[in-house]
Amino acid sequence: LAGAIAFAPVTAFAADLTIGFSQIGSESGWRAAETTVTKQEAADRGINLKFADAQQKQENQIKAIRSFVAQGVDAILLAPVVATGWDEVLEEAKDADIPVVLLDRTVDAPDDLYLTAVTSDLVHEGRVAGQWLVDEMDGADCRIVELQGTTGSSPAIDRKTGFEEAIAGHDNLEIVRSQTGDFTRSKGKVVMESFLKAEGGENICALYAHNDDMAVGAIQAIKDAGLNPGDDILIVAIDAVPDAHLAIANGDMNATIELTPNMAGPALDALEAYLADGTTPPKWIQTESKLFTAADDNQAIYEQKKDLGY
Ligand code: GYE
Repeated sequence: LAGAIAFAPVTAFAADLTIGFSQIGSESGWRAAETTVTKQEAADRGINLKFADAQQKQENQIKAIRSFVAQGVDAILLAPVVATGWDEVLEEAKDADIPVVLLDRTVDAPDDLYLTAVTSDLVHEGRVAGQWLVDEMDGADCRIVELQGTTGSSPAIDRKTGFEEAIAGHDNLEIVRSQTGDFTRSKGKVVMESFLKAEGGENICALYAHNDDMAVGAIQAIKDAGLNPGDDILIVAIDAVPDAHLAIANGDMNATIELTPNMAGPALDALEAYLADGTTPPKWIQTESKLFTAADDNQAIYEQKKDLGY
């Protein structure tokens, strides 16, 4: 019998796994794609995925994690809406010997409270966005407005840090307004309207949005103000969702940095290995970041991405 157990193939082992997924919500097209891909990756592995949508509220994520612990799931996936306030509930999962893997965002907690974090280098994304604008302006003055992601989330903190690092030392570039649009199209539009009203559209040279959905909302506000997005106001954002490629193809946007929605593939691979034989993954599994501009065939990329669940 022991011999049989020792040679049980991992795929058969995975068929018995039950994993809880505490997802933030569906605030952006990218988030919707991550949910679609995660469900598919679990199904492909024969994993029983218990999905909980928190409507962007941390207390709902904490409740979901407690429920998963009470159910005795084998592991937990967590996309943490904000970076703080997780220590207690992650301790409870640890005490129950339930490994937690973070998806697309990190937490300010001791790293023995989670198995690994599968994320992009969020600071690097901000640097790439800032460097694109430095190169684009080539020394010319540019007054920048910034749409920040969800307040207190690691992408909002890190993408701001990276962008500011890239433009530091270039006195021709200045961020004149910066406010959260909570990663959503609707708030991106409303906050951009307030920027245009406060500054006057003719005094805004560029928009840096922490995700494409806020940029798409802002594009509508810029058009409503009778200005040409991508021309009167340059726009750089992050995610590379289909609608960002479409906007770039149409000349309404200038650049985006790709964030893969498939964090679950590497996460579930690491969990299967850990649960099967204790293989410990690195604390950070980094996903790639690629810059897309008008030089790329954005129409073709849009066609490739549009049916991936965004
Ligand atoms: O950029 C945005 C989503 O956590 C990095 O969350 C992720 C961000 C992503 O709302 O579209």
